[in-house]
Amino acid sequence: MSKILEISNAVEAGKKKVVVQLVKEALEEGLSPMDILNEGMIKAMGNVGEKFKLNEIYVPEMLVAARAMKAGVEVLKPHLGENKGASLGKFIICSVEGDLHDIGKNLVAMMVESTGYEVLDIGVDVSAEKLIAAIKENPDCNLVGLSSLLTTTMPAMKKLVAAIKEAGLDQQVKIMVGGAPITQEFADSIGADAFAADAASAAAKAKELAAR
Ligand code: B12
Repeated sequence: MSKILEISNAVEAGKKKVVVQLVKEALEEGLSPMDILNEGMIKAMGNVGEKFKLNEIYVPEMLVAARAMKAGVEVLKPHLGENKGASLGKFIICSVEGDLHDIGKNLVAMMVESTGYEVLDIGVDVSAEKLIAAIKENPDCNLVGLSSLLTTTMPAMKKLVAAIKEAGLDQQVKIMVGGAPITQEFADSIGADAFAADAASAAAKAKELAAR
């Protein structure tokens, strides 16, 4: 079995210690960190989601898989792109109100940081009040990232974008949105400045937005 497949199976099975060990071995063997992430771990979480949908597994299994992936990402982190020192600005990122999923958000934070943004992660289940306060407290913030993994929290994303505009803070920040159910069309419909489907494209978009 290939190392990547072993990693994927271990993430799916929620075997945290095994994942950590396998990721270390894969890096030592010279496998690409992006391949380990995309083909080993993110794909595994997709499989976990499919099994959940089919009632083959339940929330606790999803949770242990998520923990295993997080542990693996920690090992990968130093290899996922060098931090070029904050110069592009400050990026505030969160998962929207009602949404507790944070793996994708954390990956986006990590990749955007590696392009040269300072990152302020204000967590999950973030209300409009909390987000607006964070932007106001950080006048050097020029980019906001909103993550939503549930179709039921997409309206909360719309609410956060509207709140930023109502507060006049769209003069200060650009807004980038993402998450499994989010599309370019949805991003356009709620007035976001950018959408990205994955962490690598989010980093590229963030760089592009800083140059605008
Ligand atoms: C792990 C997981 C959980 C874990 C989360 C743990 C954690 N700390 O994050 C737990 C067990 C807590 C959980 C709970 C629930 N979950 Co869940 N979960 C998942 C699962 C299996 C994986 C998500 C994941 O981490 N993927 C890996 C990451 C890397 O991918 P990603 O999040 O999509 O992020 C990438 C992109 O989307 C993008 N991106 C993400 N955010 C952002 C932000 C910006 C700014 C940008 C530019 C890009 C971007 O870049 C990321 C990196 O490439 C998904 C299945 C799936 N296919 O997504 C279901 C899934 C999202 N969950 C689902 C459901 C239903 C739930 C629950 C309601 C279950 C329940 N009955 O309680 C709860 C809701 C809790 C809540 N209020 O949020 C459904 C959602 C269905 C829907 N259409 O809305 C899914 C799709 C499973 C399914 N197939 O049914 N879940």
